[in-house]
Parts: sequence; C-alpha cells; structure tokens
Amino acid sequence: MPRLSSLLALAAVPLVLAHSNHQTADLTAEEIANKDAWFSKYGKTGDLSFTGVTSFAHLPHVRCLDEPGQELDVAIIGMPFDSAVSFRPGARFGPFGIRSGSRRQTKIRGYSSVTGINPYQSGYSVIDCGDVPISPFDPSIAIPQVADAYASLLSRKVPNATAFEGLGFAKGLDGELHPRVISLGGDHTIVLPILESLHSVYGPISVIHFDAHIDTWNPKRYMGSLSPQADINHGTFFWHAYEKGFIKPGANIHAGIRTRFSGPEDLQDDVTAGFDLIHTYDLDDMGLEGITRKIKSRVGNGPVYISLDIDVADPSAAPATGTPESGGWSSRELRRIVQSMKGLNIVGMDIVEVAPAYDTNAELTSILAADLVYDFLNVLAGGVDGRQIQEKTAVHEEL
Ligand SMILES: *[C@@H]1O[C@H](CO)[C@@H](O)[C@H](O)[C@H]1NC(C)=O
Ligand SMILES: [Mn+2]
Repeated sequence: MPRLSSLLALAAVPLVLAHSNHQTADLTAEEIANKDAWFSKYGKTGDLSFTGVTSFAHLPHVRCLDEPGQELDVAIIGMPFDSAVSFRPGARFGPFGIRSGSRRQTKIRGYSSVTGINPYQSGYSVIDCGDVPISPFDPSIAIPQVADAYASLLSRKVPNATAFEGLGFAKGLDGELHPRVISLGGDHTIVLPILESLHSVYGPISVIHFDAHIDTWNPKRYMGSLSPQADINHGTFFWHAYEKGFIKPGANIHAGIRTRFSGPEDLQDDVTAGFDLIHTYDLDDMGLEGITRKIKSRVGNGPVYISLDIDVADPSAAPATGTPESGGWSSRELRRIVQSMKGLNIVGMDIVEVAPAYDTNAELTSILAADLVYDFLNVLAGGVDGRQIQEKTAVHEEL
C-alpha cells in the first residue's frame, strides 16, 4: 500500500510543475491556438467528458454517407426511425440519447479492467458516421433508405485490415474484409433492411437477439394483414427476414424473452422462423455460463449478427423504451452476458428501441445503451477473457 500512495503522488507531479502561476491569464491568442502551450499550463487539451459537440464517445465524426471515399474499420451510425412501432413512439431520438449517454467515454480513458483492453485503441479506427436521414413519413421509403445506407458503409475499404485479421473476422462472399457497423436505433424494424444488406455481402447469417419480445410474429396473426407496409413493423421484421431467406434456418436464438403471447401458435411460428429461445428466468437456473454456452452452440462459427433491444433490460435499468416489460435482467447481468459473446464471428451489431423521452432525468437508459455499445466494442476487439482479468489482478496486487 505505501507503494500505491507514492505512485499516486508521483503521477500528480507533472501537472503541478507544469506551470507555477495558475492564477494569471497570460497566454497569448497564438499560444492558445498552439495546443502545447495550453497543455503545459493546464495539463489537458481537447474535450472534457461534458464539453464539445456530441459524437459517440467523442469519436471523430464524419458524415460517411456524404463521403463515399471514407474508409471504415468500425463505424457507429444512427438510424433515427420510429414509424413502425406498436406502442410508445420516440426511438427516432435514440441515436441522440445514446450519444448523450456516451459522454463519459473517451478514447484516452477507455481501458477496461474486465477485458484488459481499450477498444478505442486496438489497432483500428472507430468512427461516428452520424445519422441516416430517414423519412419519418413513409416506411416504404425509410426501409430502403436504411438498406442503401448500410450497404454503402459495408462497401467501404477497411484501412486497418491487419488488426481485424488478427481477430479472425470473416470475409464476405467476395473474399474481401468489410467494415463492422454498430447501428443505434431507431425502432427494431431497421434490422430487416440491415439483414438484407448483410445477406448480400455474407449470404444467410445467424442472429443473436436480445429482447423481451420474439419479433418473429407472423403478420397474419399480428394485427392482421392491412397492407404490405403495415405488415413490416417492429414485431414482425424477423418473420420477413426468415421468409426472404436472410437468416440461417435453425441457427438463431433469442435471449431475455418474457412478453405475453396470443398462444402457443406464436411460439410455433418462432420455431418455423428458425429461432431457439432463452427466457429471462433461465438466468436463475442456467447461470451466465449456461446462457453463454447455449447461445454460442446455437449460432456456431458462421457470420453472426447481434441485435439488442434495450427492452431486454429490466425497466428499472432501462425505462426509456417503447414496450417495457417487467422481470428483465439487471444492467450488470445483461452486460456480463453481452461481454461473454467474445469469439463469435460477428458481422454487425445494433442497439435499438431507446426512446429518451421516457428516460429518467438521470439518463439511466441512455447510459446503459452507451455502455452496451462499449461492451460491443470490447467484444469486437477480442477483449474479455479470464486470463486477462487475472493479469489485471496481478498488476493490482503488485501495487
Ligand atoms: C488505420 O489506417 C489508417 C489509414 O491507413 C491510418 O492512418 C491509421 O493510423 C491506422 N490505425 C488506426 C488505429 O486508425
Ligand atoms: Mn424488439
């Protein structure tokens, strides 16, 4: 312990010595424009957690759709669409809310004591690509907009392919490496056009679906078939993905399910659509290990898409969502399950159904959603394993 306090004292020295006269405003305009002068006087340049224009985790922001030459390793993109929901609207503000919830994340302070890595400094770039300008008026326009935007991002060159190859990431059917995109929803319907775009690059893919609801409802049983467009909504999109052949038969799984159903026929349709199911209560009986094992054995080694509806979390942790259901996983339980997804061949991820208007003033939902994106980035970067945690513990014991 004495060594710990002496280390802390040493760490503070450069800031104290940096400038002896803190009470005087003596930098010229030229010096302020020169980052070094500002740094040597005040010890910090750039954004603080609570300052600056809000990109995800203060990452570089590029409007990628307007910049076709922009190369991408990992891209974060907002999909502000909520015109196909059954209950509370508002997820069009989800990307805004999640970015706001991410403000305490930064590249220079991104090291995880759990995974032993900093996913913002893992040899490849993470860029906030802004939002897709999605029509709020007509889902028959909005859905192809999502597909076109996603396909555009997937088509970009991957500048740091070697960092990816070390992680064993799958290539597309064309033999090329494609960017990994993390989408911020938006209501869950956006996943249908996302799967369409991914399918055209990888062929049929498996889905790991965290949600309180199955979202494989056959539209004929789900409020009837009023029009082709009304059939495609946030409760039916996986049924369409199954019918269109975007997802691999028998290699998909839900986790966290607990809603009510019309009857057993809903669950029969779910099996037809190719899904297995982990109930929210299974955590009590199977534990983290059992859930992880069941998910991984279901999806295997092929390309996997992870879709996370924030309503999978208990409403006490994530009240700001369109169709909350009591009895969900705590934020700690959910984050551990998500962190355990390391090692899968992940081709894309999303967090959907964050509707910030229903959040607490403390931004509980937005902060959880942003932290889950951080967990996604850790999983992509190959973090989370027991050995790294032990090494971290050893460092701690040395101090
Ligand atoms: C990735 O590649 C780009 C372009 O070649 C390069 O500028 C950058 O330093 C590389 N590494 C990271 C972490 O972005
Ligand atoms: Mn959903």
